[in-house]
Amino acid sequence: MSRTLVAAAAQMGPIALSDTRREVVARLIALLHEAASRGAELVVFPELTLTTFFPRWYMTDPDEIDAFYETEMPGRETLPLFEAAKKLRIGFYLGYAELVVENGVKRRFNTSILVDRDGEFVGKYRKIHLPGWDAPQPDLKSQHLEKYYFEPGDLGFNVFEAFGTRVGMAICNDRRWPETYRVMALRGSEMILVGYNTPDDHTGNFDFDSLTQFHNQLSIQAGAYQNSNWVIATAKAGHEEGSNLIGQSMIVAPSGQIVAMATSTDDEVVVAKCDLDMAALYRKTIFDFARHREPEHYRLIVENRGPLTS
Ligand code: CDT
Repeated sequence: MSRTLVAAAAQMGPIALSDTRREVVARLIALLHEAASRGAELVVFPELTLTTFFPRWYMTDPDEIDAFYETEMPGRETLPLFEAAKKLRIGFYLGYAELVVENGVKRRFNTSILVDRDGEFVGKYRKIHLPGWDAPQPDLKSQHLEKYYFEPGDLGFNVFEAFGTRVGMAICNDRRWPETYRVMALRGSEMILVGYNTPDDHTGNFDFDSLTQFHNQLSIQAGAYQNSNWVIATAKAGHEEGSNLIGQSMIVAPSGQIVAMATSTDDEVVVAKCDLDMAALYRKTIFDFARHREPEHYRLIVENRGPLTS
């Protein structure tokens, strides 16, 4: 008998700076209900789900900055989401800005958590690949200051037993790096969850803008296929505070095929019934890691950050 999991990508349209947590959580709960009505057991929300994508602005006032972060999860405003999910018996992935105080020092991470269908906390991931800059770039039209607002994640790419499978998490820019998927696949993941905020108007900062959507698909489909994993990838999309965020939330099979994709750049749920046994398909054949990988030739990858020659 095949193992299946009905998974949903719960895409969000734009979140304005003035939107409150309470308003955002109400939208998330509406998406949960829609996903539940379509049979979903697991819902993936975007990166930094609870606020507008604030790393587009340079701020210096600590109080203004802290207001974008969660110091507890669930907190007072997010608790209704946890309660609704438990009632609906839906698990979820939620991205948010995390502020922890350790030895009197504030530490900030771009974080996601995984909660199971009983409302139990399964795992946490802190974004490892932080794009953009650690200081404003006067020459650039658009700022992307994730290196200013977050430190690189310190939890690694773990894989969690949940939902009858092994699940890994990544956040946005991580999806472009083959190492992200490979580490989790080596740990036996069958499904990788990703939330993202990807602007397509960052000329000079990021990408060839007309190819942003192509690169989104390319990265996710390649990661899924080369590691024989399901990937559930969810966008925050649309025109948000002067920035244009792509949508394309998608569910990609281990074959690399897109089995469901959002058609809007607004709040939208896409659902697919995922055959978990499909994750073994290519690992028994073309990507049988134990038989075909030659790690002694890959040392450079972990021993060097950048190219050996310029
Ligand atoms: N959030 C995030 O990681 N976004 C990046 C765009 C970076 S623009 C400098 C992405 O890789 O989609």
